[in-house]
Amino acid sequence: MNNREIADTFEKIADLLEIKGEVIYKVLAYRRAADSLRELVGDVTEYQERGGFTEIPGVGKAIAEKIEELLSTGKLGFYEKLIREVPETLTDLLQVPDLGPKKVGLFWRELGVVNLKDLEEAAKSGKLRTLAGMGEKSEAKILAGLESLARRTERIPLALAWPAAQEILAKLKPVPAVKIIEVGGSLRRMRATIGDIDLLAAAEDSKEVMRAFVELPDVSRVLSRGETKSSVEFKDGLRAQLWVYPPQRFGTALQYATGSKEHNVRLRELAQKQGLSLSDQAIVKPDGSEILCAEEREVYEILGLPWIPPELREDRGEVQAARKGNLPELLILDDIKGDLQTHSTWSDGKKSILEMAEAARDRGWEYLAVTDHSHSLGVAGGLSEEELRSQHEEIKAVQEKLGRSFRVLHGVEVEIRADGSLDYDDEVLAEMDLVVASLHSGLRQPRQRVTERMLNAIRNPHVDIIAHPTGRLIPDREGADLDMEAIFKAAAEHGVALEINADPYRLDLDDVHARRAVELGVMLAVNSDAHSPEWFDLLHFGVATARRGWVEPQKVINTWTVDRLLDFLKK
Ligand code: DGT
Ligand code: CA
Ligand code: ZN
Repeated sequence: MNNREIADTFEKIADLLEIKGEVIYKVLAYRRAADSLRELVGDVTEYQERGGFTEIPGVGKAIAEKIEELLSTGKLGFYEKLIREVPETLTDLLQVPDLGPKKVGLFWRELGVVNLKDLEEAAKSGKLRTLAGMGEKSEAKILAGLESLARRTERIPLALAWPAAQEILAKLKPVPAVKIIEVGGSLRRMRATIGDIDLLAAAEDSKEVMRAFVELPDVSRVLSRGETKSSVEFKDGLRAQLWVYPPQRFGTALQYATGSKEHNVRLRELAQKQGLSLSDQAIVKPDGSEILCAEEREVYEILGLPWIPPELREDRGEVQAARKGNLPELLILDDIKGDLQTHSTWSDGKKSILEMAEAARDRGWEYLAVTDHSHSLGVAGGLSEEELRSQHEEIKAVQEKLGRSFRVLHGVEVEIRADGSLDYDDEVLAEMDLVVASLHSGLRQPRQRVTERMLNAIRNPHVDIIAHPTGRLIPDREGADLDMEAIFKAAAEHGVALEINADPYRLDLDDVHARRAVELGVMLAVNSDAHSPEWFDLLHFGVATARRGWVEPQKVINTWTVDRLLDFLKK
């Protein structure tokens, strides 16, 4: 068992105890231990040699014994006894938005609800509303929550779909008959989650391509197989379909299959106004003759439009903007001049400051901000004020080593505490080149409270960037219930940039928020949150999210030169 698995067991115990109605301090003890283990630097077994598990923050004698038992037997007697008393499936109910352990416990005791299906039945038959503290409204809310949960679990994070598609492309590109192969659908539009992977190939003869596709490794089922379209399911449940078109029709086909449906509807309307009909095969003139488009650009051209980047194709005004010649000049990866949220071995990063800075420089960047965690994230190796000061010495040394052409900024990712205060005194923050503030706990606080907390951080004169503002994790954790309008207004007013965190499990701000933020005058930063240099490679996911939000490079502070950036940070 590794850190994560032990942490998950303790988290589950905490949930079950809370559902059971156990005293809160016991519940919290398990939660604390779980958090601690999850963020632990190094393997839990290392503590066995060094002074024992009670050295781990938040782990007392009783929990230390349970870690011992889990490591030596892979099982835990206490847990097995608990799940004979409180059905394990009850924790699934906690996934339903706005449903907490107290209510879950109530439904279980009063109605015998033990799983999601029971819950749905109870809600649909109007039984929930009869319970103490429940009503029609709260019952409807649970039904809505169940629907949103179902929607969420069906879709696959971009984080998994994107590399899977790259692998498929790499296998199919060498097939001799394949002239071109590209992804289409929501993946080409770089949505945060993907229903299925759509692939488009240009080939004179489709047979060989289709064979290679259905025989891809890890295909568990062939869902359909045809001359122009086949579809498969992989062992992990991911589905992909491949369309094959003759090269001279590839442009219309790619355009059609990229979608979105809504964008395509707009385009077809536009075509009809010109007496044309648009399909995946061709553009057909009133006399029935076909115009073939080998390239996608031609489809837009014939309709009198500039080519529209796939990330914009959501029918959010892009066709109208294209007609008026008002499409945004979207951010590209090459615009980025440095990363403003990164971690080193000083907290929970995997590489030294020097290694991180050299890797950043080798990518052609001009600067890098080192922003390790602050001390209340003790579990992620957060720094004390003294440690922060000694880190400054190391930054200076690294700067000297690298010379003047690359700049290492001394930043910090400071925790916004549950009461809205920050983890360091203002004097300490004032000494930093860059202050990134973020929430890691208390995300489920009520709207007003969590919003006030965030506003407090934004109003602090030393805070420069709010990292991963909502705290969402794709696909399982919804972000905090923040009043985003209020946050955007405050960020604009106080000159605080909001982050688009490029980690594909975060993508936070999302596209819609990013667009609204810029509309309200907020500056953005697209950061990787790298804990090692390979994470810099994730930056393109953040750039894609910005593009989906219509973001232009001048709105992103880490496209600026170091002088302009420092100027912004000073204010
Ligand atoms: P997904 O897979 O749920 O993340 O979303 P998409 O956008 O990839 O949609 P999907 O896989 O159902 O279909 C792929 C593309 O095919 C879609 O983006 C546009 C096109 N398409 C599918 N059905 C229709 C349709 O009924 N009308 C039009 N115009 N296009 C369609
Ligand atoms: Ca799709
Ligand atoms: Zn971290």
